[in-house]
Amino acid sequence: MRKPIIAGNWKMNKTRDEALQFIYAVKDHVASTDVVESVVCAPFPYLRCLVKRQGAFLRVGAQNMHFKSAGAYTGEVAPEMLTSIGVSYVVLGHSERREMFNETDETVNKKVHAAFENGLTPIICVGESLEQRETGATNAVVDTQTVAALEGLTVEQVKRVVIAYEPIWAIGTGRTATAEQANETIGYIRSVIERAYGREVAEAVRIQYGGSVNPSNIKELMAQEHIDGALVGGASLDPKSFLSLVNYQG
Ligand code: G2H
Repeated sequence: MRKPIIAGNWKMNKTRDEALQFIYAVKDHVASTDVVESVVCAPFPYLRCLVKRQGAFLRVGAQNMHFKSAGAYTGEVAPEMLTSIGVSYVVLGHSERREMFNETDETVNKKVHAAFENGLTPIICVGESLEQRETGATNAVVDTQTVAALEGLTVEQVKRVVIAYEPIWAIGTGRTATAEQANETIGYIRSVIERAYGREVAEAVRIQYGGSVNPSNIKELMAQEHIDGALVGGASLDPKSFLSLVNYQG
């Protein structure tokens, strides 16, 4: 049985006061980690203040990091810096970073390795553009991105990755992939993992759906065979909405 994982991705939103209001509103109302893993991925300046107040069940993630431990990389944040302040997860390869900040399959793979070396759980984003979906390239795109991201990991590490399937055309557009479309592509990603690492590993890997997830569609998405969680942008910003997402099981 794969434990569901629901993660909010604030992207570049909220003031410090808003971040504090959020954490005080949600910290004691998050479902137990016995039933779901709940994560909030926030901008770097707020990570420590969120970790300090994360409560029993909520955990904190970053939205990116560098793959190197230290050095002359002005403006970058090292994996060790994240673990040293109690961060547990890191989103890697989000399409916004691939599109706007030169993130590549190669740097994503280096960051996945660095995450494991530092005790962070990577949430690896993959997904196709609208043009790629319309030309029938979806499976080929997620296949390439998934294989590249996992390259060189041990089997035990592969079992612990979280993959987020985020079709780019459904991100922040209000245009969600149907639950069936999401399940189909996520099932395909699972088959890619099975091809490379075998069935037991493929059955262990958690794969989230991301792209305009909200409190009204979470249940239908989570009812699908292959969907093990959600990576949620816009609808994770409001405390009430976040709580209804992480507590979707009622
Ligand atoms: C997809 C998602 C969060 P939203 O990027 O990663 O954002 O839920 O706003 O579409």
